Amino acid sequence: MSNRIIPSTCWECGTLCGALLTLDNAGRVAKVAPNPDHPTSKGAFCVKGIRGLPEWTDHPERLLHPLRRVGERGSGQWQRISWDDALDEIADGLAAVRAKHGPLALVGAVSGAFFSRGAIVALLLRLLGSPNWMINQDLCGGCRAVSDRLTGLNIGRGEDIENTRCSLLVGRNPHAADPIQWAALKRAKARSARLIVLDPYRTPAAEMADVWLSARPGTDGAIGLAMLHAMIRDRTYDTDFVARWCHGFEALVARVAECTPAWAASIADVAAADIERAAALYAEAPATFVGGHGIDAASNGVQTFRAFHALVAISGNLDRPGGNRRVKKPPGFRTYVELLHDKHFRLPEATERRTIGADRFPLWAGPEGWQTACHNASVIEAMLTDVPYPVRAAYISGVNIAVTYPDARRTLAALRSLDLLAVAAHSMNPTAAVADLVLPKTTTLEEEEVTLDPSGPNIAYTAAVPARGEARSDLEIAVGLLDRMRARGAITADLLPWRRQTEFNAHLLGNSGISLEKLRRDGWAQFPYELRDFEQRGFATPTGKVELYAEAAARHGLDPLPGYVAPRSAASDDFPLLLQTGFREKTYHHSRFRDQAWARKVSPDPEVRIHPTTAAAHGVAEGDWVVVAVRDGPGACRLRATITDRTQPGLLTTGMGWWLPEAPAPDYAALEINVNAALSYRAAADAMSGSVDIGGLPCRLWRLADTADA
Ligand SMILES: Nc1nc2c(c(=O)[nH]1)N[C@H]1C(S)=C(S)[C@@H](COP(=O)(O)OP(=O)(O)OC[C@H]3O[C@@H](n4cnc5c(=O)[nH]c(N)nc54)[C@H](O)[C@@H]3O)O[C@H]1N2
Ligand SMILES: Nc1nc2c(c(=O)[nH]1)N[C@H]1C(S)=C(S)[C@@H](COP(=O)(O)OP(=O)(O)OC[C@H]3O[C@@H](n4cnc5c(=O)[nH]c(N)nc54)[C@H](O)[C@@H]3O)O[C@H]1N2
Ligand code: SF4
Ligand SMILES: [Mo]
Repeated sequence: MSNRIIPSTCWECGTLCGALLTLDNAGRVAKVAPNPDHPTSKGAFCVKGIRGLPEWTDHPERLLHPLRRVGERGSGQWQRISWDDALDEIADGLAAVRAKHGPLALVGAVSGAFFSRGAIVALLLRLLGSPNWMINQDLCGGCRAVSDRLTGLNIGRGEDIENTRCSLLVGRNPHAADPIQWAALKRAKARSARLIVLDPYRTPAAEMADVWLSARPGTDGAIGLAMLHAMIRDRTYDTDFVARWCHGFEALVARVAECTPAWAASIADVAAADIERAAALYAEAPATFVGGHGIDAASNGVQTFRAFHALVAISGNLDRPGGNRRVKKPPGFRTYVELLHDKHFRLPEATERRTIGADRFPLWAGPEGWQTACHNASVIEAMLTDVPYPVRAAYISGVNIAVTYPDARRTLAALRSLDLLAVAAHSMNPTAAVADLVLPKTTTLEEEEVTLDPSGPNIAYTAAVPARGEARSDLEIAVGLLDRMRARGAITADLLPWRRQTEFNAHLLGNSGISLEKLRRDGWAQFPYELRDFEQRGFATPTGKVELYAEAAARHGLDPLPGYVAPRSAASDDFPLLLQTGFREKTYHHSRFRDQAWARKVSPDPEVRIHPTTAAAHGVAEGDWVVVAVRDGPGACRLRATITDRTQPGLLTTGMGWWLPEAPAPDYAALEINVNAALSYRAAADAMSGSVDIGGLPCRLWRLADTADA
């Protein structure tokens, strides 16, 4: 019998590339390859999908059975147990905490509602009576999401690079992060479309840009406001769109009156003429704004995004070919975020208002928040201090928060303090290592998923092969827990109507007219859509217009207009350098794949990129191990120097997600070479998204060999 090839979508990251899976006779995935016929990815793909995902699935160290801790927490002593025993023990633990401290003492953690597991974990917690679920979006795309919702744009992804005359990339490095976008930008460049790049680092995109602005980190908001100023001054904005669809234009005009390119140039340390040129190029519509993580996850991130979102609006580039397309979906289809806001699946509002962090960040946490999640940093504090109330049990799935949240030591201390910690994972990692029970999770090759691809417009489908060992999906785990909690009289509401993934997927597909059979056959489903659908429906804001002046922000006493918020901290004599974290590498996805030989061969060490003048001033040579400490940070981190003039003098650029599966448990070196060991999660936060800075951090550096003198 010959191998069989089936169409699927790589689900390993949010790019959602069309894939072809080759199945061997045993039904295992023998090969993952790009699908050149896929309508949105057109054959774009990356090594994480080709090698990372199948090797992860078939890894010899893959967790295949539930484990119970037998020694001290973190001692690395485990005993294999049955699923029934594991779920019974977790249910006992959750019920005991619930009885003693109330349902709000239970939390879930997951990456966010981009995968079905996000929605499932949120609903599981709601079922137990708790609105508390953690998502890592305050560290990821949270600032843009809050700005997008406040402004009412609903542009998510959907940059129409294929049809644009000008792309404006701000804090985005698609060369490493997104092969579909990178291929589209190269095609656009080949047909002479313009490219503007705002990035302190000379990325491959910066190298092909018409205008590259290498600004001081964290000052992009000033440049965005200056571009607004220039367009208003030159009357190059779309007067019709503004008159018909924008709320608060006059207030915006007043706000940016003083925000001249010269003003921004002095703040951002770039040439005013380059800002003028960027504004003029962007004004040659259609133009598309591509915002990235480099300006998100920052204590001024929402205000930075609001400046660029206002630019998209007043230039009329919303939902026009070559501009920024609003998220499209087929009528009747349900997205995960809609599910979270669906009144059938909600807790009483009074309970949701008690979501941890909803008092401080109402636009982020709780019922008004984007994903109704809680504020992570506040949850970690609640675990350690019982403020605002005790949090004593956690169910964590598909996130490695001991590595990926700032202040790894504190996160670990908080997890260790719990009465019950259950972690679902594919392989042992620093988060699972301190759990009481570890559950083997399916990988994305083993989960049949259906989702709206916001950059599509497309319904993406991921095919599944049978799970290895006893691995289960989040829905299966949730159903098992739910049954047991119900038997213990420990549930608040029956919010999870599905027992199987096919039922859940059928719910998402709703009456969209797109069938699971069609998706299984083709691997995707495109659907017809109209641009400018707002002409019928208006915008989802209090005024029904694009809110340049955001009424919801005003209601909470927050700045209703886009405005400049300076970076929280500047370099000083003690901490003379700035640290940028999270620079993406093609080999790794955050903390994933450190257990794969090919990836470690390509990227063996946690790199820190240092400008030659900075390296010379610190006596650092290529390949030296160095130590980096951040002002007001909880500790230091060891990294390996790469000397390059791609980064700015005085700016250290590093990645994230480092730990070593071969190092001793339970930390696996995550407190030594993981940059989050050096970052604080208790620093000043964005007033709207609760995000703290993971870049632009004042820091100092010394050679590891000189540690004794430092
Ligand atoms: N290979 C790989 N791909 C990934 C991921 C991965 O881990 N590995 N992760 C995925 C995820 S979850 C995300 S969120 C995305 C993130 O991917 P992107 O959105 O591209 O974001 P980053 O790679 O964090 O940073 C992009 C650029 O921002 C720049 N930058 C840093 N600080 C500033 C600043 O203050 N201003 C400006 N203008 N630029 C700044 C950096 O120099 C960098 O070039 O990537 C996704 N794709
Ligand atoms: N300092 C600093 N911290 C950061 C960032 C930064 O730039 N700097 N970036 C932040 C960002 S943007 C993000 S998104 C978070 C990421 O944070 P995490 O989501 O915690 O990171 P991952 O390592 O991607 O996922 C952790 C585990 O979840 C499972 N998993 C999650 N998603 C998938 C999936 O799609 N497929 C498979 N097979 N397994 C999965 C795997 O078991 C993996 O080991 O980190 C954030 N933390
Ligand atoms: S970029 Fe790579 S990991 Fe992400 S979906 Fe595409 S192939 Fe998969
Ligand atoms: Mo992310």
